[in-house]
Amino acid sequence: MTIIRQPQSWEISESQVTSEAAYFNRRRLLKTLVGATLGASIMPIVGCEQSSESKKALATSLDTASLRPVDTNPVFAEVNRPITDELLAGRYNNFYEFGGNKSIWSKAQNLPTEDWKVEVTGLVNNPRIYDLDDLRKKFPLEERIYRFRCVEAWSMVLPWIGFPMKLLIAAVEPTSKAKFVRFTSFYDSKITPGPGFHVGSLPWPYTEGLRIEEMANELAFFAVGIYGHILPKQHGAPIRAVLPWKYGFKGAKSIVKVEFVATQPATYWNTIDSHEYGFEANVNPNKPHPRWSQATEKFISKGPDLSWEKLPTLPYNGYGEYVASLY
Ligand SMILES: Nc1nc2c(c(=O)[nH]1)N[C@H]1C(S)=C(S)[C@@H](COP(=O)(O)O)O[C@H]1N2
Ligand SMILES: [Mo]
Repeated sequence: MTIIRQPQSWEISESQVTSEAAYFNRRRLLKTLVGATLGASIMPIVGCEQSSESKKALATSLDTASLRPVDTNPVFAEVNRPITDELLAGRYNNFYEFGGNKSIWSKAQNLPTEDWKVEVTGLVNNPRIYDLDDLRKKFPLEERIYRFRCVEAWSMVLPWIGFPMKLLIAAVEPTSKAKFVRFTSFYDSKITPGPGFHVGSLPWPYTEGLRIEEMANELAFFAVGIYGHILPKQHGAPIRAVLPWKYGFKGAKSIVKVEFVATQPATYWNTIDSHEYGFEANVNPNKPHPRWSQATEKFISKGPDLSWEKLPTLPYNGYGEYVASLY
């Protein structure tokens, strides 16, 4: 049985949608209008009262093995906002490989993470292939509480566990020709159905990239955990990028390849729409997205229901002291 609910105030309606998927939605809407009725009334419903079954499944998906004891880096031990409720962060995600709405947490459980390998290759002296054990044991893990700002103007505060990207740079030694890095996410069309529209024409696999100087910055982080335990699949298990001064889409999930290259790599959202999603993508309240302001954000922190608080967005998401000199 399908229950069509009235959208709550915290649900973004089609008319005010500030979604990375709006590109698709516009076209989907056009198609739908031709075919008649669907459209505006069918929106992803997230945060509605979950059935107890679904609550249980969500809790199970987040109940991954512990990564404790890991020390919190005292420099990144807090921000002046509360940490987002774990059950909210774990059911409000962007992971287009598994769907074009925020409720992909259950579909993402299909991600096969057991025999994961990350190939580190390209313009480096020591190319390496890391397995899961390497990722969790070779590098010293630490916890960092970071602000997280999606280009769609919602935000969270998340307690990541992982290691700074500069440690990987030191391990593989990029050559002087390496000017950029490209991250490639897991993709297998049999497992990752995509958002259900335009799938064939989308630039899979999801890729992202940075300048080497950005990757070497103190803030740039590989997360292998969150909330004290191994990264749940919906957050991009087993390893994803976290770049707190940039919009969330820069943080590629479920990375299988890290490649050092000479020229700026093509990236997923930039390929889809370069006007809306730049390569640099630093959080900037003074530079509106072509379709919405970036001056404020919807800060999502407390459960059990998904509600938010409107807060000002800070330049570089509050991390200017670390990164402003790069630009
Ligand atoms: N592979 C992959 N990585 C991705 C995405 C994606 O769709 N696929 N979405 C990005 C976007 S737009 C955001 S906001 C964050 C969301 O991370 P979270 O769901 O863990 O909060 O992941 C980023 N990384
Ligand atoms: Mo995002």
